[in-house]
Amino acid sequence: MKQTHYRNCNLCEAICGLEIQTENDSIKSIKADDKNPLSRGHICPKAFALKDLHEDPDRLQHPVRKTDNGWQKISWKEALDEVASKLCSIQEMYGQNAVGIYLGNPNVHNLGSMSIMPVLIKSIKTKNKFSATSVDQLPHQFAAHFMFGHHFMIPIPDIDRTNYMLILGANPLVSNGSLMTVPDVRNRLNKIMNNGGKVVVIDPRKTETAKIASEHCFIQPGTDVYLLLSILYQIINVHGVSPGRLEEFTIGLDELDSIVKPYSPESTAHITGINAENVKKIAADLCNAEAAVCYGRIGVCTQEFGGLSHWLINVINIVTGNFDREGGAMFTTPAVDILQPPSSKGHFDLWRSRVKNLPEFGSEFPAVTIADEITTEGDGQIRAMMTIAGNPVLSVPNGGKLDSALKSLDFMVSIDFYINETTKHADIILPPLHNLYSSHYDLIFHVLAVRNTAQYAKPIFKKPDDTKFDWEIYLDLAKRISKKRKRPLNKMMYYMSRLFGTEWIIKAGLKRGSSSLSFKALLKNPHGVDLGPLRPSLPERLFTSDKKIHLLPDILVKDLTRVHETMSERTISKLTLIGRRQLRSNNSWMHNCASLMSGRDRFNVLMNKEDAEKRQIQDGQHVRVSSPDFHIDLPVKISDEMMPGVISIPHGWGHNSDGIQLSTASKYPGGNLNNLANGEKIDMLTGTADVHIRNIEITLL
Ligand SMILES: Nc1nc2c(c(=O)[nH]1)N[C@H]1C(S)=C(S)[C@@H](COP(=O)(O)OP(=O)(O)OC[C@H]3O[C@@H](n4cnc5c(=O)[nH]c(N)nc54)[C@H](O)[C@@H]3O)O[C@H]1N2
Ligand SMILES: Nc1nc2c(c(=O)[nH]1)N[C@H]1C(S)=C(S)[C@@H](COP(=O)(O)OP(=O)(O)OC[C@H]3O[C@@H](n4cnc5c(=O)[nH]c(N)nc54)[C@H](O)[C@@H]3O)O[C@H]1N2
Ligand code: SF4
Ligand SMILES: [Mo]
Repeated sequence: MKQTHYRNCNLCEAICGLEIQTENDSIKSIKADDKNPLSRGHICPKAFALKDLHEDPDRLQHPVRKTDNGWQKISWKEALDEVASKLCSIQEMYGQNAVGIYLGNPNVHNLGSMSIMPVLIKSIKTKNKFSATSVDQLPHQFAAHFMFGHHFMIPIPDIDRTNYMLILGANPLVSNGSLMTVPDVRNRLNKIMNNGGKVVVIDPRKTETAKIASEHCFIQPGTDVYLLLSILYQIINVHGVSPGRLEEFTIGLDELDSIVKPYSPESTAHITGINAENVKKIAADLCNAEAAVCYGRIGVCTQEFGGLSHWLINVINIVTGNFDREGGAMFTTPAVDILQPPSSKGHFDLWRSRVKNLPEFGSEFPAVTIADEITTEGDGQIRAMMTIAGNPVLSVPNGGKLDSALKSLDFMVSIDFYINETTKHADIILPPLHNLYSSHYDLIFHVLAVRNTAQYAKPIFKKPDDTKFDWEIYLDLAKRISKKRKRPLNKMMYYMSRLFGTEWIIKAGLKRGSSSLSFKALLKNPHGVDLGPLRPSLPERLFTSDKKIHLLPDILVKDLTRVHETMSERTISKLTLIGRRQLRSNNSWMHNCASLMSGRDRFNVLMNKEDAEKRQIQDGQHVRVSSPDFHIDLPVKISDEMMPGVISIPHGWGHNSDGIQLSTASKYPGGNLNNLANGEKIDMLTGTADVHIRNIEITLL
C-alpha cells in the first residue's frame, strides 16, 4: 500500500519537515515538506540517506553476542537476561560505580530515549555517567545554570528579526544550526543582509557561512574569551550599558567595569589576531543596530575557556539591550516544556570523579575521563560499560586510549544498531529499531528553535516481529536490574509506557505546557503547528529563586583569573589543528550510507598556502600529521580558507577494517582526529574537552 507521511527529520537539530512516500515496508521517496512552518521546504542530503539507513544490510536487526567465531545472533530474552545478570553481578561484587554509561548524541533526537531512558539509568544508579555533552554544549548549559537558574535555559538568536548577527565558532550553513534549530539558515541569513543588516563571522577558517557573510575575521583558536572581553570593554567604556527593561531584574550591572579593565581591544589584538579597529567596529555595531545578537557555538565551547566565553556572550547580549527582545537572544515558549518539573534544574560539583577529581555537571563526569576510570585500579573502578547511541572511541579526545581501555573491561553492552569502533568491544549488542518505526515528537529541539512550532508523527512502518524500540530495551533491562538489585522501579513510567508507548508523554507534556495546543490538534496538523515567533518571557521564565538574572556569578568571575594569569604568556603555537564538520557526514556515523559518500575531499587536511610553502608541500601530496600522541597520514588540500598557522581535519572518521562490518564505511577509513589528542586538555571550569591540538608537526610522506 502506498502512503505519504510527514515528520521531523531526526538526524540533526534543524528538525526539517519531511514528506516520505512509502509502499509497504519500503521508502519510495523523501522530499522536503513545503508546508512545514519551521523548515518551509528546506532539506539537506542527509535526509535522503534515511532510505539507505532503512535498507542497509549492515544495520543490526537482532541482538548479537561476540564469540571466538565472530558475532552470533541470540534471542532477545537470552541477551537481556545475560546483560542484566552481568551488570548486576559486577555491581554486587565491586559496587554501584563499577558500571559506567556513555550516552551518545543521537539520544537527544530520540523521543523514547529522552523520556524513558531515565528509568534504566536510575536502576543502574552509577555515578560513572558520561555523555556527548562534555564534548559539546556543556558551556552553554553551565552559563545558563548560573545566570538563569536552569541548565537548559539556553537563549536562542531571533534570527528572523535581527539586523546584526555576530557568529563565533559556528558554521550553520553546514551544521544546519545548533542550539539554534534553524532549518533553511542560508535564506534566513541572506534575509538579514538583504534588508540592510550584517552578518559577521569569527572563525579560524573562512567557512561556508563566513563566505556568504558580510564580514569574516580569522581568530587564533581558543582565544575568543579575549575578544569577548575586549568587545565588552568597548561597550562599557565607549557606548555604555543599556539593558533596557532587564535592568530591573538583573544583578551585577554596576560591577562590570572592573572585570573588563585589563582587556582593551589594543591589549588583546596580538592574542586573538583581530585588530583593535575591528573589535571597536563590532562593539559599535552591536550597540547601534536596531536589534543585534551575538551567538557562539561549538568552536567556542570545546576550548580552554568555553564556560567563560558563553557567559560573556550572554553578558554582551544583556548589556547591549539585546536580550529577551525581538531580534536579540530570546527564549522559546514550547508546547511541551521540558524545563518544567519534574525535570531537574541541574546541579554542579555535588560530587567528583575518582581519578582526576573532576566535578559532575548534571550527574555526568567529563567524557575525556572515561578511559582513566576504566584503567585506574581501586575502589570504584569501572569494570563494565554500557554505551547507548554513541561512538566515543571516535568522538572523544583520547580515542586511542579509550579503545584500549574498553578491551580491558569484564563486560560491555551497547544499545545501537551498528557495529562501530566502540560497539565492537561489546560482548552483547542490543539493536533498537531506527527512528522511522517510532512515533516522533522532538522534545529537545522545539525548545531550542528560532520559532515556536510543534509537530507529532506516528510511526511510518509497522513494527516487525521480534524487534524492539530503544525504550522497550530500557524498560526490559530496568525491570530485570531493579528486581535483582532490589531497587525501586519507577512504576508509573514503566506501566504507562508499556501500555501507551511514548504518546502519553506528549499528551501529559502538552497539558502542563503554556500553549493551549491539544494532542488532537497535533494529529490534525501533520505538517506541524505554528505557534508564532519567539516572545519576551522574562522575568517570569527565570528559574533563579529571586527571579533575577545573575550577570556575574562568582564561579565565573573567579575563573577570569585563569585568563588574566596566562595573558602575558600567550604565544602562538607552531601549528594548531582544529576539526571540521561536513554536510554529507554526521559525527561518527552515516558513513555507510552510499548516497552521502559520493563527492571528493572526504578526508584531508586543509592548510594555508603560506604554511604549505614553508614546508615545501604541494596540493594533493600525502603528509603525516603528528601530535606528541599519535599521527594520521592523509592528503593536503591547500586552501585560503585557513588562517595561517591553523590546519583542519574532519572529526568522526577513522573506520578501520579491524572487526568492523560497515561495508561502505570501511571504504572511507580516514583517521581518527581524536587519537591525536590526549584528553588531558579541558576547560578547567566546566570539564568540557578542549579539542584544539597544538604544536602539530607535518612531514611529507
Ligand atoms: N574533535 C572533535 N570531536 C568531536 C566533535 C568535534 O567537533 N570535534 N564534536 C562532538 C560532538 S558535538 C558530538 S555530539 C559527539 C558525537 O559523538 P557520539 O556521541 O559518539 O555520537 P555519534 O557519532 O553521532 O554516534 C553515532 C552512533 O549512534 C547510533 N545511533 C543512531 N541513532 C540511534 C538510535 O536511534 N538509537 C540507538 N540506540 N543508536 C543510534 C549510530 O548507529 C552510531 O553508532 O562528537 C563529539 N566529538
Ligand atoms: N552535516 C553535519 N551537521 C551536523 C553535524 C555533523 O556532524 N554533520 N553535527 C551536529 C552536531 S552534534 C553539532 S553539536 C552541531 C555543531 O554545529 P556548529 O557549532 O555550527 O558546528 P561546526 O561546523 O563544527 O562549527 C564550529 C566552527 O567553529 C570553528 N572553530 C574552531 N575552533 C574555534 C575557536 O577557537 N574559535 C572560534 N571562534 N571558532 C572556532 C570551526 O572552524 C567551525 O567552523 O552540528 C550538528 N550538525
Ligand atoms: S538539515 Fe538536519 S534535519 Fe534537515 S534534512 Fe538535513 S539532517 Fe535532516
Ligand atoms: Mo553535538
